[in-house]
Amino acid sequence: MIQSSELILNPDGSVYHLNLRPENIAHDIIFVGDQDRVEKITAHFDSIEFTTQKREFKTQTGIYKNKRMSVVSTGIGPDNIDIVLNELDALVNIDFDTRTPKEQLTSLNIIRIGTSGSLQPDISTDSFVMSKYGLGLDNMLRSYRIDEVTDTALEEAFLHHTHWDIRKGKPYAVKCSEKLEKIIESGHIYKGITATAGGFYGPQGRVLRLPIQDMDLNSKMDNFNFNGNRITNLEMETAAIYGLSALLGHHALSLNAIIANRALGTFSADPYAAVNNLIEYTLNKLAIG
Ligand code: R1P
Repeated sequence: MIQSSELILNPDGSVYHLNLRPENIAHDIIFVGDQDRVEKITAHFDSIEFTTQKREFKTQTGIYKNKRMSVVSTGIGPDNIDIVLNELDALVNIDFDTRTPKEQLTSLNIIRIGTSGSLQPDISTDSFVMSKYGLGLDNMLRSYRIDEVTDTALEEAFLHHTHWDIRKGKPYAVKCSEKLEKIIESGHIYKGITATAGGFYGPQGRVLRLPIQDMDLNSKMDNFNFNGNRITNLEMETAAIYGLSALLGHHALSLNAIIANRALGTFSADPYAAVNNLIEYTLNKLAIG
């Protein structure tokens, strides 16, 4: 039995941070970082049956073209993904009455619609990137026993290529769900490795007033190549989503609208339009998938 200090439920039976009860969520779930992006997605829905919010975690559940879906905002960073994935998994895979794992696993389909910076000059602002792999530079996942879901060859190649300082922790690599990749892919969406950082400034190589440990890391990431996969973009959630989803038995795919090109130093003229285009693209693919 899982103690009440370990799986915390609110007085109404909802899970602690997300404020959700098992019946409140669909099994197809879209993640966004920004809580204000939730309604940008559900504005396309035919109906909305449920809305809640606690802190940065806003959820809406409804119907889009006969498909029940939930949209959940995760806030920023891998630490939040730890909360969101564990609590969503608890909603479907733990019996809240007996506080024990259910015998039958329920697998969720999780798709992130995020924003990100491109590391490649040719992946311009306003384009879409699908993450074939998540490469975690953040350490969150290493609290778990991860060996069975990680790609050690990719990790070792990255360590070697970048002369990674192991005092920062060892990067981890996890592949996307091939099932979801087939549903969402098309000819005009870039695919590659998405690096996930544990912060926005120093951890992503941005220098304001503080010197950073490796000034050359972004340029070394630019020309890394693993079996034809290059590092397309840098953001703050994908690898954590892939890692926890794989460990817990869920399917996950991360899509990002490129709003900045870090290689060229440019920013999208209309990032909201870029995100809206990705939302419409993804919803249409999911509806027929
Ligand atoms: C940083 O500004 C945030 O934007 C990106 C990063 O991953 C980070 O969460 O994604 P979202 O727009 O989905 O939040």
